[in-house]
Amino acid sequence: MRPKIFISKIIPVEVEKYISQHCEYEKWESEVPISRDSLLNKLESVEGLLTSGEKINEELLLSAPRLKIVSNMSVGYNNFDIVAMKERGVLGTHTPGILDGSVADLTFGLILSAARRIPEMDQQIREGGWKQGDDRKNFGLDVHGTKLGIIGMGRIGREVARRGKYGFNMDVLYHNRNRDTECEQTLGARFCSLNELLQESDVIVLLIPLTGETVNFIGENEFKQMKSTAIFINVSRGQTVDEDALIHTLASGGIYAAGLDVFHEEPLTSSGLTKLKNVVMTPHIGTATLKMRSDMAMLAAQNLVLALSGEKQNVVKEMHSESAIK
Ligand code: 8YV
Repeated sequence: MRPKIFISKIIPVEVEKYISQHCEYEKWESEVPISRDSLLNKLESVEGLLTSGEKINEELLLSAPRLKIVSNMSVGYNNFDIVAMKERGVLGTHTPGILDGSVADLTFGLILSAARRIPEMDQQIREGGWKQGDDRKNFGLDVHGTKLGIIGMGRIGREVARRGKYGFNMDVLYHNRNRDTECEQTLGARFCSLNELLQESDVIVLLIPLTGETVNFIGENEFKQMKSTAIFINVSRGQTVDEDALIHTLASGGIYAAGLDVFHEEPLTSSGLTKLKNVVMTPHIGTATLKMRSDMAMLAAQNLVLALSGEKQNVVKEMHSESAIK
């Protein structure tokens, strides 16, 4: 008998076709996200869950006694309660490696938007505010030839570094748990302490994963060290930054601007951030291109099908040592 799975997000037809060749499935078909209660109700007899962002915790696992695999359509997996999943022998997989370029592209979109104030300029024109040919109040900052500091030099960091080095002739600094000698050799990236990076960089990009240790990793102390002309970008997870400290820093001119794709509360509705001109925001769209989301869904589907047949692919690193799934 083919394993039964639940798909909690809309996926492309070709991915659904692939799944239909391997599994019995039920899917959530609405653009409106599934409620927690409805999700829990769907899980009683399933062995696999294809999802992204849903909290996989004790509560969910109790509602899913047959569950063997949760396949995330994302590289981040801070939605996994690793301890609870391991205790119940539920495997977690994710989609690393394919999405780095898309996130790096958006990162540069945010950098340029913040430095040249592109959304603000666009709004000015729409509101009939373009009164003279060349207005000093529209001047922004250069990006090319400046110093790019990357906090968290993983696969996405390397793509950001490459764009900075080759596209914008930037000097690359990085801070990471481990040194990345390849990046040092190929891109001339320089490893440095967090403090040095914060003090020297013109553009600071935060790319660390959210874990117990990285909550509010960048807070008041860190913002205080940045240049008043610095641009701060967060494309990792909102909780890695103390948002109140960021709002205060932006409002008081402690840094020049910020570009944010991620927030403490998502969707972001009311926040001090929305009242500031020197912040550019996107609604967590780092990987959100038509092609990338389709590729991620397909990879996540393959991860799930393989796991259900006893093979392993893209298992999250904390579960690498697990010998077998249930
Ligand atoms: C989205 C992401 O969270 O891959 C990640 O870690 O942040 C994004 O791709 C997600 O896939 C939205 O459904």
